Amino acid sequence: MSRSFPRIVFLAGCICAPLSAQWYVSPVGNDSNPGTITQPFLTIPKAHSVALAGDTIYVRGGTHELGATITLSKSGTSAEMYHLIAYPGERPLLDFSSMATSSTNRGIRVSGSYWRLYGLDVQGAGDNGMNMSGSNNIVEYCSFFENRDSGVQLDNGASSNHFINSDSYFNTDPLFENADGFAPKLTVGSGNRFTGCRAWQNADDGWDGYLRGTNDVTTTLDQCWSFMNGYLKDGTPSLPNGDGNGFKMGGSDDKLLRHNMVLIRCLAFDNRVKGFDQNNNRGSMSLINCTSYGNGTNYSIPGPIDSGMVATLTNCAVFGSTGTIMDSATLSTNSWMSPFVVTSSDFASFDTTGMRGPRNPDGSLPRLPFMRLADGSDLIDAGTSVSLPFFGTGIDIGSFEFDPSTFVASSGDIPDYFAVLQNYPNPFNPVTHIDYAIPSDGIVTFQIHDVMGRLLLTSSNMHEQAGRFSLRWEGSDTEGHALPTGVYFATLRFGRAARTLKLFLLK
Ligand SMILES: [Ca+2]
Ligand SMILES: [Ca+2]
Ligand SMILES: [Ca+2]
Ligand SMILES: [Ca+2]
Repeated sequence: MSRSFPRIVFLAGCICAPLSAQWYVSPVGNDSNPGTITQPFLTIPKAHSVALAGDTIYVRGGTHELGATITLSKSGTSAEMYHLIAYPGERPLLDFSSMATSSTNRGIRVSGSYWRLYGLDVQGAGDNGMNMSGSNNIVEYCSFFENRDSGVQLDNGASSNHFINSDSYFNTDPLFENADGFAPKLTVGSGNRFTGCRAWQNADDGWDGYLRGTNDVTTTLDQCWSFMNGYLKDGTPSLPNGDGNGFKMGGSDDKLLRHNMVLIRCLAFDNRVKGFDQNNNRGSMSLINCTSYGNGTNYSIPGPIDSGMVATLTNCAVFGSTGTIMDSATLSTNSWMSPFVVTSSDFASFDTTGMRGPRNPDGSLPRLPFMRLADGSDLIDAGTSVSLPFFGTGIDIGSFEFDPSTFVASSGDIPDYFAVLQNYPNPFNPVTHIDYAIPSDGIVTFQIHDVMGRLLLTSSNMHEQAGRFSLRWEGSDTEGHALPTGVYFATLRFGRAARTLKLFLLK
């Protein structure tokens, strides 16, 4: 059952945001058109030439045959971003396959800042599918595949960009030595983040943080999956040149540069060479609740790192050999440490089916049993407290928190307690989902408060029968007004029980 919360239209007195324009681009458009929905442009560069900060460029579905780089050079502001997004319900393909293979033949070049891209597929560029040198851009629910260098590369000072729920796969340069999935490398700036992204079957690495020309930058990955890198689309190894690592955390020509890496709830599996790879990075590496399985080497963090830097592994899991971790690393409650005993029965499934499959309609990762903990594992609730949500009495070890209500439901029973799961996606914009379960028939209420404790939305009482439910919140208050970026608290009540979640709306 699904419920929508409420987008009550407020009929009078609406003070609207400053006017911003919408432009439309269609494979059957024409650049001499005015760019309206009925008379769209043909090309994104034409729309870019007329758009002002705050405007939205809608890209219609279908295949856009493109022979030249699309450059997004304008810059918006945090309050007025440029939006380049798929028309709702459609999925445009930007097909650069007719480009020659050349280092200047990028697909999309984002040299501007404060762009938000959503829902685009980028295929076949003669070099990177996307090359980003700007800052404060958001790329969400996009995919980059079969490009002839890294699917996504960030360099030339690119900083504070956020990639959300995006995929990069089957990227292959002719010599198999450079094409990574996501490459915040070389001259990249600091503060770039990846959330809910996947990289698979790239000729070189899934993620690559190798530096040349910059030093001491920080990159953060949360809930990212990297798998089968070092193999081509047809499954053959990218030999002899492909490196085949899942998360290459750094490295440099002189082996002296620092790429500070924060990896949270990341999963590496079936990469040909290494799952988590220091690669002579001299910076700090913080791995929290990561899982590694089936890689040539699961963890390769042999040291050294610079004095003052730290290598930290907390609540990480492995099935199989751990690999090599430097003696001076700070280790806390990882699965290979006493008193844990890891066997195949600690995991619900080793079946990777679906891991590269479709995402949920909102772009979030599919929920699959692979490498989730099995009921009864000694890794459940056994982790060291970190600032992450958990179920049960404590955080678990590994990338996926054991979710008793899913377990109960999947075994066909009605849950015997009131369970509320963390919303997904989170951060979100503007729609998020909260799954919950109630053990008996009764009334459920739902409220949203802001960080000041102000009540922004309260649902009408929902009378439900025992079972599992999913509610959808569209980031608006009781009057239907869209809320701004910020932290919100969602409270669900059932009888005398209440559960509160922290939600992050990021626009
Ligand atoms: Ca390489
Ligand atoms: Ca690489
Ligand atoms: Ca065990
Ligand atoms: Ca737990």
